[in-house]
Amino acid sequence: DIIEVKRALISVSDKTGLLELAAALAGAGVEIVSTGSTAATIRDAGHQVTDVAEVTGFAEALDGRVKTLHPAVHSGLLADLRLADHRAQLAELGFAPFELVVVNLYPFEQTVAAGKPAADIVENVDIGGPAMVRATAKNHANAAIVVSPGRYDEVIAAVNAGGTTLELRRSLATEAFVHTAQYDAGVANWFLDQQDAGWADAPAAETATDDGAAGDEIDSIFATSEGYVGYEVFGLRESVLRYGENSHQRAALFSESEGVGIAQATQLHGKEMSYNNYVDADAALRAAFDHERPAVAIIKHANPCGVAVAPEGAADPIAAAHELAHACDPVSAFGGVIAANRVVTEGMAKTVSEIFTEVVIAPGFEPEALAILAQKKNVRLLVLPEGYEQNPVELKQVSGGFLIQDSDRHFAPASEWTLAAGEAADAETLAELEFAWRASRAVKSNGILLTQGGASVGVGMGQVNRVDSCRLAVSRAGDRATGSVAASDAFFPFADGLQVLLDAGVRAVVQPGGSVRDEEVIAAAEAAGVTMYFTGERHFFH
Ligand code: 93A
Repeated sequence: DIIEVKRALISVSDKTGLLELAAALAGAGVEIVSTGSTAATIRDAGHQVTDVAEVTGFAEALDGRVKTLHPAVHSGLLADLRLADHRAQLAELGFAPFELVVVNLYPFEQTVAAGKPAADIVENVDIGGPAMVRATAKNHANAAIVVSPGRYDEVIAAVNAGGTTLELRRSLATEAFVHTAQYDAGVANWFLDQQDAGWADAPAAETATDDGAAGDEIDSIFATSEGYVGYEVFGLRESVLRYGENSHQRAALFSESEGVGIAQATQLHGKEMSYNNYVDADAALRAAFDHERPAVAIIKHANPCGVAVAPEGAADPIAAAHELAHACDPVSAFGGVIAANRVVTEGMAKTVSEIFTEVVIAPGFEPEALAILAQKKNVRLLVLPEGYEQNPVELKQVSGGFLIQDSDRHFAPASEWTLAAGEAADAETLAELEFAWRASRAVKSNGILLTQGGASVGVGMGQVNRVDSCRLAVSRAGDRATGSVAASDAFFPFADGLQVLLDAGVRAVVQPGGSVRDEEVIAAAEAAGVTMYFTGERHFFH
């Protein structure tokens, strides 16, 4: 499974560590093939390098838009040398394989953040780079793909030790696919923003249409207040938002003068808060403040893609909580809204600044943290008012009226739970179950949450049956499902959902209990030798 590196393809926009890498590869007798400015940088440092144009027989064309998009390159990346037929075809075509590919992409996000014109931004959509990254990642049986300078040392060590292992190539390929997914999500988000703004930053109010669906009262509010901030109605202060959930919906925020929530938060930096930003930031706050320990919640579309508390004794607790929350689902966390229940430290700011994030809201920011995050043009930074508190009641509109209920602010502590199956949990497991139970409240019903070490590892949210939520949580958790604990926001109506969790290796479960088929559910847990507690309370959240 070791692949010796004889020929490497290097094409990087970020030249960090490039010369050390080139020197090491040259020293190990590896032939380096490279593109324009990457080749020039390597050559200037005195190393041998083959221009990619020499390999393809074509000069870079169309202002560099076509550099590596050529069969001579892609056959060398994609040939599966385990197959005699691929080896024969490659030889017939006169192409040679690459065993190592080092690529990082055009700086799309940075170009957006720098406020460059749209044409520059579009030019920075990398096409050839992701094609090479994905090709090599697909062909990880034969070649190693490196997308971050942080992995250079490891790769150099492998080259010097005789070649890359399958384990290393798999890990690099995984990182590569996450990287291209995040890159494309960034591109998609920018296009969506342009689409929303009518491709010319047109104010939404001008494009809003009155389809007659809005009631007279709302019409009159918008008629009198459009463009105003601070309009008073029913004793509430209103500010008009650019648009609602979608760009054709008008929207406003009403804030209570005595309120201590998201509506009163102070924005320190970034673009104007949108309707969806408010909704997600409020969900993130609710999730983060459900925990007493330092905690971070990352929200997308009102659901958590990560919730974590700081491990005991962490040097920088809130930064540690953020890293754990992010690790739950790094792909989904892209473009997310982050809430912390403690002041954001420099350490947390450093990691957050590497991830495209819409909003960060917290009780405060250390000055160093603010300095780091404020370099990102688009991230909205908000400080909570003193004494932040969730509303005591919740309103929901229904046709012809509205519903009102107490906010769900009660959590049965573990001391009030009943042991339904298996052996009583030890203190550590019980603490983990308590965390899972609290964290599960932030998950839209049917909600299933798997946690390990005070961090969510798999979230199954918003499904219309509990089995699918279980499947989703388990598939998101992957290997981390084994040995995790599970919380279910409501009882298991049948044993089938629980069985999905048990089959995945969950070691303990907490759920409300109270199903007419509890006996069946308990029997499944007993058969698997898994501890299960009933809380006697449920946490539906819609
Ligand atoms: O313009 S591209 O989309 N077309 C290509 O064929 C291509 N090949 C490599 N972008 C392409 N690249 C990118 O160029 C790489 O992803 C890398 O970011 C950059 C390196 O170019 P240079 O070595 O000229 O700086």
